[in-house]
Amino acid sequence: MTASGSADLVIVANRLPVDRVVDTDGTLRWRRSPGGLVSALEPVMRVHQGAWIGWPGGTDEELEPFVEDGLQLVPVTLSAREVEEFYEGFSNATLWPLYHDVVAKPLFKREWWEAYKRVNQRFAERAAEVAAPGAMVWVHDYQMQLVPQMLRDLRPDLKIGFFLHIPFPPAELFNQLPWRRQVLEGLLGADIVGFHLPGGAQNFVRLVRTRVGHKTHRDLITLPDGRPVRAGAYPISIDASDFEDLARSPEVTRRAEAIRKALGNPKRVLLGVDRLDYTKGIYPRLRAYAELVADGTFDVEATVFVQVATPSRERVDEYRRMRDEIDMLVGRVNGDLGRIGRPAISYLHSSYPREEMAALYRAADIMVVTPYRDGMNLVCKEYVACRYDNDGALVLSEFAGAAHELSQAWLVNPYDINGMKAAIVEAATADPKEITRRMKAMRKTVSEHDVDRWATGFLDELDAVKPMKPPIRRR
Ligand code: GDG
Repeated sequence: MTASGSADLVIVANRLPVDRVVDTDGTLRWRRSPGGLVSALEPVMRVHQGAWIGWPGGTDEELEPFVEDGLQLVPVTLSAREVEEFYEGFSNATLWPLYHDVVAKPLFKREWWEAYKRVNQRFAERAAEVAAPGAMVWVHDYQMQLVPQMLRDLRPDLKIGFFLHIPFPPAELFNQLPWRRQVLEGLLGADIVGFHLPGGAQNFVRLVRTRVGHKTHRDLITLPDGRPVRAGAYPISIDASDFEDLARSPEVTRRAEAIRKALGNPKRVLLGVDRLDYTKGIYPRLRAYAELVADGTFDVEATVFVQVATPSRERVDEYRRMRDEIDMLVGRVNGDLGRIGRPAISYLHSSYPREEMAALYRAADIMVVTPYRDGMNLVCKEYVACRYDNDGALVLSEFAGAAHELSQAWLVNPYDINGMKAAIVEAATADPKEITRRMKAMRKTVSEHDVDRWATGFLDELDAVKPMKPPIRRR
C-alpha cells in the first residue's frame, strides 16, 4: 500500500478538463476544453472538493499539480511515443472502433497494448498518491480500463468507481480483442462499473461470467475473495437549466437571429453538430439531405443545412480519410446544387464557444443527430434544453444511447438513407402541435434527469460501498 494524500474525491480521466493555450503575446494559460466528459463532470467537481488527474496535452513536459479556476488539477505526463501508442493507437484506433460496433476496422498492435498498460499504471500511481484514506476514486472511460485493478492493488482502502462513456460491445465483438481477459480483470478492480445503458452492463456481466468464470447474479458479480462488483446503467446528461439560461440570454437570442439573417433568412434551418468522427454518421446524413435537395423536396432558397464538425483526433489515419470524404461530399453537393449565396450545406470545420453552440441550437428548426453508434450523445440533449418555447424538431439515430430516453424524437436508422430522408421530411412538414407535443415530453425528460442527478446517483452508490475487511493472514 502506498502513502495516501488528502483528496476525498479523485477523478481519473484521460484528459484534464483544461487545454493549454498560448496567447498572442506568448503567455501560457489554461482554457476549459470542449467534449462530452468535461461538459458532464465540471459541475460535479465544483460541488465536491476534489482532485482531477489527467493528461494536460502536449508531450514530455513534467508539470506540477496546480489549481485552475477553483479545480485541483494533477497532470500526468505522456511521451510523444505514448501519445502515439497509448492514445492515438490503442485508445483511438483499437478500442474506439471495436466498442462502436466495428464501424471502422480496429487495429490490434502488441506494442500499443504495452503502452496502454504502462500509461494506466502511471495514472493509477498518481491516484494512489493523491487519494485520502478511504476516499472515492471515480475512473473514467475506455482509455483507463486497467486503472481500477492497478489502483486497488496499491490502495485496497479506496472505494473505486468506473464509468464507461462509450458503448460496451457484445461478446461477439469484444472477443476480438487479444487482451480481452486483462481488460475485464482491470475493470473488476472497481466496486461499481457504470455504463450508459442496461445493455452495456449486461454485455459486461455476461463476458465476466463466460471469459473470467466469476459467479454472477443479475447485475452483481462476486469475485473469488467474496468482494462484490456491481454493473449498472447510469445514463449521463447535461446541466439542463444552465443551458436553458444561456439560451434565454439576450446575447444568445440576438446571435441566433443574426445567424438566421446571415444564412439569408431561410424558411427552414437544419443543424448537425458533432466532433468530426466516423461514428457520428455525418456522411450518410448529408447524403440523405443532398438527395432531398436534388429531388426538389427542399429548395436551397428556402432551406439550408448547417453542419458544424469540430476538429478531432486529426493525427489518426481513419479520421483524416473521413475528413477528406466529407470535404468531397460537401464540395460536390454545393457545386451541383448550390446557388450564389445559397449553399445547400453550410459546412463549418471549426470549434466554437458554448454561447455560439446555444445560438445555433436556437437558430435551428430541425436538429439532425444520426450516429451509427454513440454511447449517449449530449448534443441532442443540449438542443432540447435550449428549446424553451417547446418548438424545434429532433431527428435522432436509434443507435444513440439518448434514443432510449428521447423516444419522442423522429427516430431513424442511419444505415437506411431512404428512412432518414422520410423522417427528415416528416419532421419538416409536421404539424406545429405535434412538434410541441414531442418537444415538451423530451424537455421533461432532460430537465428531470440532468447531469447532477447522474453524478450524485453514481457517487452516492459508490459512497455506500462497504469496505472489505482485510483478509486474515495465516502464518
Ligand atoms: C462521449 C461519447 C457521450 C462539440 N463541439 C463543440 C462543443 N462540443 C460539445 C457538445 C457536447 C460535447 O462536446 C459532445 O458530446 P457528445 O456526447 O455529443 O459526444 P462525444 O464527444 O463523442 O462524447 C458520447 C459523452 O462522451 C458523454 O458521456 O454522450 O456518446 O461518445 O457537449 O456541445 N462545445 C463547444 N464548442 C464546440 O465546437 N463549446
